[in-house]
Amino acid sequence: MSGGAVELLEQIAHIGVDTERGGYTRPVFSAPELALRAWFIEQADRRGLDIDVDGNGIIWAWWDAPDTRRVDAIATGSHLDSVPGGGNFDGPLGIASALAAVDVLRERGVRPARPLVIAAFPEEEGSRFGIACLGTRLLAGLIDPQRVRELRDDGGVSFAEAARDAGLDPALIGPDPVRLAALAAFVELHVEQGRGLEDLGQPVALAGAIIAHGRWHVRIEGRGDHAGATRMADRQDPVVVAAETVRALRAHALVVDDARGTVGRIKVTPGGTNVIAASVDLWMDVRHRDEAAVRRIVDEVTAATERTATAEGCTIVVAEQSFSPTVAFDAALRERMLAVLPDAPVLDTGAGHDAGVLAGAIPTGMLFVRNPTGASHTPAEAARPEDVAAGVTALADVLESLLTR
Ligand code: HGY
Ligand code: MN
Ligand code: MN
Ligand code: MN
Repeated sequence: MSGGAVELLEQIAHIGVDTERGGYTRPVFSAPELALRAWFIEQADRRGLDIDVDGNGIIWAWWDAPDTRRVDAIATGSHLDSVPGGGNFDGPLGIASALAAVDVLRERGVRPARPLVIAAFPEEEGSRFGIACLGTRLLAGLIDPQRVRELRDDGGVSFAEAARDAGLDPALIGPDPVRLAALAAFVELHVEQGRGLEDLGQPVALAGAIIAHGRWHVRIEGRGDHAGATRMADRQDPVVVAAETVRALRAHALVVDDARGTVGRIKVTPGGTNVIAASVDLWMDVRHRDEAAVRRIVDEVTAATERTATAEGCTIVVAEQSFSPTVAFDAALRERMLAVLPDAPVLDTGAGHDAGVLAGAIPTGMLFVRNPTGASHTPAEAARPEDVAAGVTALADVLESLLTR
């Protein structure tokens, strides 16, 4: 079976192309992402892997070892959903590399002593329903299932409705201790979202830690009115308050060493050029290796926003959507991986991952593949074919070590 990861990625390169933004837009349970899910199932089926789609929409593709029940399994995989206008590697590279690694292990004649399972986790980006790593948070029992069922996308469609349309039973959404207990370890391969490997001149790295990161929804209520008939002194303009949030977030993130603060999404309602807005919704993404620093920045930005809101006669509500503490990956597993990949550097990352969520429940590690642009969540995201191949070999080496001893 050829199906090297580069060829596998080429098979999906036409799915979810965003002609307006560039790159790919593949929200969870949308037509493009459903097409990717079908592609993954078809590729797994071709390899004789047994498919199991759970109540949370996680697709599990099992390579069962002879005579073993589904316990003590080694898991790998990633996600298929994307951000708006993202690259083709963020997520799918981990899935394609896992499929290609199974081919390599079989070509080597490896006979696993324990099961291997490839997992595709839904809504890792949180681009449609607002909460990152939703599938793994559900699996690990880290989020209230009823809250998830009621999450709505911009079109008002609930997660439960979207899941039902994807062929799932929303009643089954929730923690899955049995499947989680079946996993002895999880190793996720992911394109590097940064230039660490490019600067080091290396193709593959191991992950050290993921810095703490969270998302906050800021709702600002003003008073809509006519842009021409309303004197400046009579306005309650929520966009003015939003501008202060953006300014304050940048200012506070700049003064805390290596903090990251982003407002990438603002929704002005009603959104007319000649209309003073009635309300604004914006979302803050704040990251730093010290969880307390993240929360301090959010508190300070909230206070600055509150001051401007009061002066402008507006009101605000700041609500935490999701938060992930700093994650240090499992040291013993990393030592096992380093024994197999002694030349691989160990890099920390500012990007969140399903592996970061699962690290709280089972031994978890990550492999990064060089990204020559270092860019991600943009069409500029890249990975050279030879580095993709090096990533597959590294993943196969790690899996062989974990599956046979
Ligand atoms: O947002 C992140 O850090 C990840 O790419 N989902
Ligand atoms: Mn990702
Ligand atoms: Mn991403
Ligand atoms: Mn991920």
